[in-house]
Parts: sequence; C-alpha cells; structure tokens
Amino acid sequence: MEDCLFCKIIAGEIPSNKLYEDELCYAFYDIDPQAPVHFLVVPKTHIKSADELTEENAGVVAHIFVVISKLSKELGLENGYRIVNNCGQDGGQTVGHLHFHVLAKRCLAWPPG
Ligand code: D5M
Repeated sequence: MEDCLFCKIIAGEIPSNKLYEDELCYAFYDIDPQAPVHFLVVPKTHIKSADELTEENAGVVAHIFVVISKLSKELGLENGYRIVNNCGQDGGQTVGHLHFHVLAKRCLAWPPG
C-alpha cells in the first residue's frame, strides 16, 4: 500500500527495531514506548484497521495472538501484559495499518483514557 508507514517498515524502506518476523506478521518496538516493554505486531498484508476485518482476512489476527503469546515467553512477561488495538479516530488510531500494541513490565491502569 502506497504511503503506508507500516508497509514501508515491513518492506525495510524505513528502519525499525525488529523483534520478530514470519510470513504473515512483523513485530517491532514502538518508537514512543508507553511502558518498559512496548512493541507492535502488524499483519504483512495491508489492512487499514480492525474495522476492515472480514471472514476472509481475519485469520491473521489469531496468528498474531499466538505470536504474541510466544514472544511474551521469550521476553519474560510472566507477570502479564496488555494487548491494545486502537480502531479509528475515536479509538485513538494514528497509523492506518492494523496493529496490536503489547505493553508490559509495569502495572497498567484501567480504564484507559
Ligand atoms: O499507534 C501507532 C503507534 O505507532 C504509536 O504508538 C507510535 C508508533 N510508531 C509510529 N511510527 C513508528 C515507527 N517509525 N517505528 C515504530 N513505531 C512507530 P496508534 O494505535 O495508531 O495510535
């Protein structure tokens, strides 16, 4: 997808602090961390937001959650973590490529602001 920041990161056109990659998804540390551990996991296919998921393209979301579980063990997140998806303007989404934040290593408040 032209002019998509995360598509450019996946393609290696913009540098990132990569954590993990496979045929379906790409994980990298957030440039503006909100917790001691804060990374993003994105599908390699351009999907604009969670609101664009369909029966046909949503399988990658289950895959991403399995990847997050594996990464949590590698990173020692045994005390837990939070998976966040911001969807659309009111949801606080700023980058128009579906992504899941993983935040850990501090006690996270609820509800979010
Ligand atoms: O989250 C978008 C997130 O993307 C936000 O936490 C900053 C992060 N971001 C933006 N640019 C970069 C680069 N270049 N590398 C790593 N992380 C980045 P949202 O849920 O859309 O508000």
